[in-house]
Amino acid sequence: MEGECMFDFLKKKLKDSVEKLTKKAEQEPSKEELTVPEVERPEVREKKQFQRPKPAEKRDPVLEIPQEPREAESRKKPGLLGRVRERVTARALSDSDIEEFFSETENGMLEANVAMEVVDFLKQRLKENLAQKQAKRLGVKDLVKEAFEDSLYDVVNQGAVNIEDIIKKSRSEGRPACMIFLGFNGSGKTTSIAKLAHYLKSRGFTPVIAAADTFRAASIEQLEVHGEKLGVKVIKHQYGADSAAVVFDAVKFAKTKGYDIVLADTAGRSHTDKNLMDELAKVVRVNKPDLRVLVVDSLTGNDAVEQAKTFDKAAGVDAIVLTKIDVNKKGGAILSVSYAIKKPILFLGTGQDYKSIEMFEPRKFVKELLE
Ligand SMILES: Nc1nc2c(ncn2[C@@H]2O[C@H](COP(=O)(O)OP(=O)(O)OP(=O)(O)O)[C@@H](O)[C@H]2O)c(=O)[nH]1
Ligand SMILES: [Mg+2]
Repeated sequence: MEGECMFDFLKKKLKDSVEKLTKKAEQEPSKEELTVPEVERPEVREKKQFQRPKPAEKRDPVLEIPQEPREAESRKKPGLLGRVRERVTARALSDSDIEEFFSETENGMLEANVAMEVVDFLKQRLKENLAQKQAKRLGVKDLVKEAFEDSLYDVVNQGAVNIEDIIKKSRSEGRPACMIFLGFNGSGKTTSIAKLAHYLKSRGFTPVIAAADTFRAASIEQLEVHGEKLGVKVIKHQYGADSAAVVFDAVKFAKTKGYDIVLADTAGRSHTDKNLMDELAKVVRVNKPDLRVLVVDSLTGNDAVEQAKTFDKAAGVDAIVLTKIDVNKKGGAILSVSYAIKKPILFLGTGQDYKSIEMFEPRKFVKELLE
């Protein structure tokens, strides 16, 4: 991801967190935490000539691992573990360390618009990941960073959607694929459709756009301008027409003419408006799209989670597009929305032009967050 200000705030909060936790792990171990060099048993001394230990100075600092499993394991492999334990330089991070760490840092995460449920999940995963990794005897810094990265990955990795696979499948069934875009007013639905049409065209697919927002003034003209610039067909009815019928016609047209995919726009609506949500549910019911894409403005803040849950309940959501990432420093919405409804992020909108679309890759994303 390029651009100076993307998630700067969230990035800074996470960086601070990694540093704080690393410092905690680097604190001098207490007397009890220091391990007692093991007394070797005779059979181990005999083995020793075949197991030359590495020179001490070449070893990474290792973290002590929880006492009980360690004790149990050390009974199995006394000599080897004993030597490692003598070189413990950092202390184990216990669950209570993580709790304490979160009580110091969770405000920063909440400030970055990370939802409380995500903070709780991160806490849990961090405990588990640290416990696992402490056994791998990494250096303290790598250990904390890796555990953090894996925990964030678990937050954003909510499955995957591949549009090209969806098109291939629908082609094999002799019909066009259908994607319906839904979301709050002004979230970026129309712009995202135009970007995706451009993206698909550049990959050799043939999209058709359905102007199923028959409600907002100038919405049809807005799509026609995009269609003209992109060289993409726009199927439209009159203002006030039934949105479900517009999508239905567009799919029929695409099927007859052999187009690959229909991208259907819908009117922006508030998730709190029951009638409009029912109407959306009807568009979905009638057309049975391959993908219902919720478009969320990443600047929305905490309400983004509420929006996602309500749209998911009313019409169903298969994937998420987060827009305006280019002007969003806080960044927490990106962690919160897909976690809240357990649906994958399809792409990010990173600007106003057609090329500002970034397909979402969870692993790449978390690596960049912790850079
Ligand atoms: N900076 C930036 N602006 C965006 C992005 N996506 C959309 N916008 C802008 O957001 C505004 C609203 O975009 P639209 O695509 O019209 O939003 P919409 O959801 O279709 O709006 P309604 O149909 O009115 O509900 C426009 O000014 C877009 O240029 C993005 O990724 N980055
Ligand atoms: Mg629109």
